[in-house]
Amino acid sequence: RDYIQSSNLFKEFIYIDEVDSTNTYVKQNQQHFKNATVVYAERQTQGRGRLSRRWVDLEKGIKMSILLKLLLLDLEKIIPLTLFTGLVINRVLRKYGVNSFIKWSNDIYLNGKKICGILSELSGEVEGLGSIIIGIGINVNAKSVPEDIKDIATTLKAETSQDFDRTRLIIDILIEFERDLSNFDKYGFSYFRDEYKSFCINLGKEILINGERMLCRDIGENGELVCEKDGKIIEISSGEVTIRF
Ligand code: BT5
Repeated sequence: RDYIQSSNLFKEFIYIDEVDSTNTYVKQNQQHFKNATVVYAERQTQGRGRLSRRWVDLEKGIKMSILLKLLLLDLEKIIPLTLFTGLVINRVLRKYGVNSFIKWSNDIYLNGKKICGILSELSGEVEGLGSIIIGIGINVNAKSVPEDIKDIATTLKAETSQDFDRTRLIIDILIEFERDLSNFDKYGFSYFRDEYKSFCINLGKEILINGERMLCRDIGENGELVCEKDGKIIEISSGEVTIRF
């Protein structure tokens, strides 16, 4: 409550015990919500990843969505904004002493497994009247993950043997997000590019993109992945691909 009072951006915080998906909920009800409303759910029954993939619901985690009505942002910034959000979460986790990394474009990894995913969605047709919904899922205090994702996913608790204060974690993420949003708005992703690159685990590594093996060379000015294949440089913007190591 103190935080909400002190924030100039995040003034509305909605807590729901159980919902299908916080992103879907925000999308369906956004006309009633102010800019920068945060919706948090203790449980999601239909948590979504990108491309209709499923986001497995873990107990004692963070599942929330931030609604940004496009007062400051234009539509082209949605991809860089998602990268910015991942960077902010990685920054906060590192402040807590967690040795996390970013997997392009917007996954957070710890000890080689995913602990956080972000799903940004555009809503509204007309440029300038739309909104961006940034959905954040973080595996926090569950002791373990279900069998079907245990090779690729983990939780903060499983990796560090510590319990994290989820309220504190959310607040720290929102503070950090708010603090740098104006820089993001003024300068775009390039302002954060060096920090992003220093924690990005893809650089210098080979990846498969749509079945093609490529070498990740760089992160571009707008957050695109710059790859090399047969001496040719290929730029990939995040919406379009699925990466497999
Ligand atoms: C994401 O998609 O990583 C975006 C996840 C966003 C979840 C949040 S929770 C709040 C908000 N409301 C929603 O409904 N969604 C957002 P993607 O990059 O497509 O990754 C999905 C893949 O991650 C799945 O196919 C699994 O392989 C893996 N996965 C599923 N659940 C996971 C979990 N809890 N932890 C780690 N990996 C998981």
